[in-house]
Amino acid sequence: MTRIFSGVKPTGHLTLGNYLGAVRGWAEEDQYRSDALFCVVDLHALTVEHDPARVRRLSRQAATLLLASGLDPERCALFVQSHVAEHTRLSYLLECVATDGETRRMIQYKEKSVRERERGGSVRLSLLTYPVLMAADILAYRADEVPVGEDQTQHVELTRDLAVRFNRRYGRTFVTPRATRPGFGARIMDLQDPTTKMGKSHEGGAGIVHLLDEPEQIRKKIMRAVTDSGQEVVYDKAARPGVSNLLEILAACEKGGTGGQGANPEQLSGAFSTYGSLKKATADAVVELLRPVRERHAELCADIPYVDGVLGQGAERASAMAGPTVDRAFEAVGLLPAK
Ligand code: AQP
Repeated sequence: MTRIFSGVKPTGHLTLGNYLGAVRGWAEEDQYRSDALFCVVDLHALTVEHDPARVRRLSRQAATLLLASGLDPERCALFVQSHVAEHTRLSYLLECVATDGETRRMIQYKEKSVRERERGGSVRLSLLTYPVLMAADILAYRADEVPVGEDQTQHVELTRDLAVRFNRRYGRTFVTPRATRPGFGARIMDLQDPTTKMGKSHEGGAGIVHLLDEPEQIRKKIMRAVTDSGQEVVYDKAARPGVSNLLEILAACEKGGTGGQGANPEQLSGAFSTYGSLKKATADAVVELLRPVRERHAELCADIPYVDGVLGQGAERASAMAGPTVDRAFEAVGLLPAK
């Protein structure tokens, strides 16, 4: 059976981008067709300036939102990265296989290190090594597929390179995984600046739809989205990024999951004669898409022991799955097994 691994980072409140690009596909498809593991990758949140109490709060919130989005603990393992020691154990071995040039080339590293310096901070070494920890997250489970949004494709490519190199040097230990992406919604853009990704850690907020936004907030953000100077509703990402982003969001909402049969953004563009009507239809679609998630989240918040129990069981399952592979990797590189 195909094995799938993916995760979310508790660096902010989950966004519509996270949902359409990744989480929805995990809940509606991936957990039904595979042996699936989903993780709140909290260690990745420590790679930039952070507030410890906030990371803890956001970690539980992310796990609760994943359950509210439809992840079923009977079908998949849901856990927190720092609860499973195999991730950091393997990460060090992979650091001994990766080169600093490889991680310096990562686009997220380049973008985030610039952001950290602009804020007057220094760049943490973990920001540079974070893609190697992500490779360990995936390789420890011998995952075949990694369903992610477009921004993570480069990291999965690095993971593949490290798996191939490790196997060649030390003997076959890891599966070479591949990234999978949704048809639409793999890169949702900020509503106020449609040339940048809708990112959960970006400041401001007017261009970001959060999963827990109230319907009125969602409508306001979408109705105020920056559009382009033309009048016609056309799908052209380069020339009309604002309108194209709205069409992409609407198409992703109507698609009914990654394998659904809804209209594509280009086809949808023909149905609208004004930007206003497109914005209204998009706002309605997003409000309806997120309504059940918000409602289920509120119910789960009343039962935090249940959420923590799911995470505890998920970590036990994950650890049992990763342990033998990580032990094999330790032995393969020449470390003396502990008795
Ligand atoms: N805007 C987006 N459109 C589509 N997919 C997206 N993803 C993130 N942003 C978008 C996908 O969501 C999954 C979880 O993301 P993550 O928690 O690993 O964080 P990230 O990829 O670094 O992006 P964020 O949410 O914007 O966080 P920050 O601001 O901290 O960098 C991934 O599969 C991701 O591709």
